[in-house]
Amino acid sequence: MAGATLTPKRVTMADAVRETRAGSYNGIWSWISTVDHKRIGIMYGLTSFFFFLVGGLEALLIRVQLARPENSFLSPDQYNRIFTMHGTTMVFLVVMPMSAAFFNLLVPLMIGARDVAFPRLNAFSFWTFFFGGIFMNLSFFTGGNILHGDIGAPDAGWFGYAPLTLNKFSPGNGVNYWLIGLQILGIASLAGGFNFIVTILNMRAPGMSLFRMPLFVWMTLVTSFLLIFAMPVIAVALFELMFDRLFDANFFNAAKGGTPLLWQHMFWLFGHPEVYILILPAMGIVSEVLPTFSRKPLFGYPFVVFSGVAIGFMSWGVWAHHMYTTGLGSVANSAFGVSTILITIPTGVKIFNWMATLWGGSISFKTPLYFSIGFIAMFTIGGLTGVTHSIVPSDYQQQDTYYVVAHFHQVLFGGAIFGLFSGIYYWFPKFTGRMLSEAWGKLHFWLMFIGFNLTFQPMMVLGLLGMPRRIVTYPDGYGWSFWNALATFGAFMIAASILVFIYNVIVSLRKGEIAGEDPWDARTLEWTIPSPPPPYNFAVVPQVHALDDFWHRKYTEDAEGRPVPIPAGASDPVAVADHDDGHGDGHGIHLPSPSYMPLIASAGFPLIGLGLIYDAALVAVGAAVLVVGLYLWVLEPPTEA
Ligand code: HEM
Ligand SMILES: [Cu+2]
Repeated sequence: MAGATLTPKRVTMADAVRETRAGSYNGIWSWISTVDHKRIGIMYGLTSFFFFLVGGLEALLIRVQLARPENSFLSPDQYNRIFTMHGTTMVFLVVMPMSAAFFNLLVPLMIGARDVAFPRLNAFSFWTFFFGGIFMNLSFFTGGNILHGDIGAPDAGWFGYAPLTLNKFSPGNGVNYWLIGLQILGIASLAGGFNFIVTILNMRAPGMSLFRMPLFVWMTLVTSFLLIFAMPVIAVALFELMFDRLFDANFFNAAKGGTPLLWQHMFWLFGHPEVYILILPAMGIVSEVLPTFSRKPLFGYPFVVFSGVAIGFMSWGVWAHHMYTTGLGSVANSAFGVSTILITIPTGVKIFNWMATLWGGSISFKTPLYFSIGFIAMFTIGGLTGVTHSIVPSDYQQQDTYYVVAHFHQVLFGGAIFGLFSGIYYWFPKFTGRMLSEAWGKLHFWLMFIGFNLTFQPMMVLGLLGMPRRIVTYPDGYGWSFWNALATFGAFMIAASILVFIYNVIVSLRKGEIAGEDPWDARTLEWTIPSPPPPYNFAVVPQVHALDDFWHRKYTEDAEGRPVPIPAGASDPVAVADHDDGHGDGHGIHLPSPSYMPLIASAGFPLIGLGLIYDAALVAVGAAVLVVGLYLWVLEPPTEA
């Protein structure tokens, strides 16, 4: 080879497509056209983390404004737009898609499948979410010169109560971007929900009956059912609001016979199941992490499963607890008070079963466990303050105060975000092949845990001292200044913890300890395959004989129930030989082919959205892009011949 010059080969589009189809190309095109659940999971994770940074920045702007009385860092108009986008972003562009990241990364591996049931639909749901998030944030740039602080984002709060959202009170296009953006995101969630229901019910490995499924898979199933029933409710309400704003209808215009309260009923009929869509995935993660780091099976597995299912059903009967002060009357209020208190029972069952799992276990204090214990502690406080809300007379005092703001951050941040971080630290090794640093991980945890409590516990006090939410500033002398300053200090501590996390990820990706297949000595199937997993996941389809099948192939129990290792080779192999379809692509396994059609089809939605706001012709263009994308998708062969 002497004299040969190693000029890099120029990669043409054709090369990229060919190599992508062969599954060997790692460039940008292979990510854009991927239908691999693992890659889609990573893209959901990265995009939602980006929006977490955006939502976090918005939170810091809010906290700077409220750091001291009579502040004018933000104008009232800017403030309304920023808290609206903060809430909307954190709920729809962070917690929901970050949960979808875990669904995508884990469910096929945990049930012993090679991918989800509909890989291209999976890519479609990701790109629709992606375009929905971009579309929503585009609104920031439509309010004039953003460098002068003119922002056009929606300003009616994350639950967009009518008549505030009608043109009369919210002129401009901010609310139009909000309602159309939510519609687009709703389509992404629906596509994902159906995909995971079919995957979980139809693609489990031989022997994996429903009650041998990992808890996380159960919580994914319940969440997916909640998604396919809840998203249509908000979709109808958003259509009604769209008709009121764009076509002069009067669904919510009381002056013309409309019913403003109808919006609240529809929003919360969606909204309360929505909060369980936000928390159940994190509950599933915690139910996987605790057994691994206490080396004990999850205590009361069937009860944890059924309590999740019960929560799924009961979440539909409590929505009006958000509306006690709208004049529904004492009978209705009491009924919703009782139905709300009842939900604490299945939630309590979970918390006690998590504690019982830790009890008497041989605990290894690793970062995933820290975040799971943080979850349990903070979520419990959130749950208990929820009980105080369910009691009608006390809610009359608390409604629309900072006590409510503290409550939902306790459950959404203290619960969902802490749970999601526990999952990131637990499964990062599986999908990168590297361990995250424990030292930086624990520093992240303590900074976030202390910062979190310094931010939101003062808000509990502020609420009981009567500070209303959604006020841009407040006078001195009300006893609110110290607590607000403390809360702002806490918020910056949270921000510092996120910087520590980002540093940990960057360093560990490059120099982290090599993970190997099963770094935590865990219990479920994803730990039986290499880290990161190969495109086809399992060389041979696993045969499952029990719950925590992998654990029982590694350990038996002594008389005291302590795990005793089974000598290597003494237990049946995890998998049975799969048939080889002789496709000669090195592993002889059918894999769905990459495709650009899901992306093209979903790109039609933002175009339709812009058309609805600016020019009907663009609606036609968007519809054409959508239909062409769907048509070519249907004509595409599912797997390459
Ligand atoms: C990073 C730390 C965070 C801080 C410092 C923070 C701070 C705040 C504050 C001060 C408000 C009240 C604004 C007002 O009523 O005037 C607020 C509202 C809100 N936050 Fe956060 N937040 C944070 C993270 C989160 C997370 C992780 C979530 C959800 C997962 C979230 C969801 C919400 C929602 C839904 C609202 C209501 C917005 C509205 O009234 O329309 N926040 N946040
Ligand atoms: Cu609720």
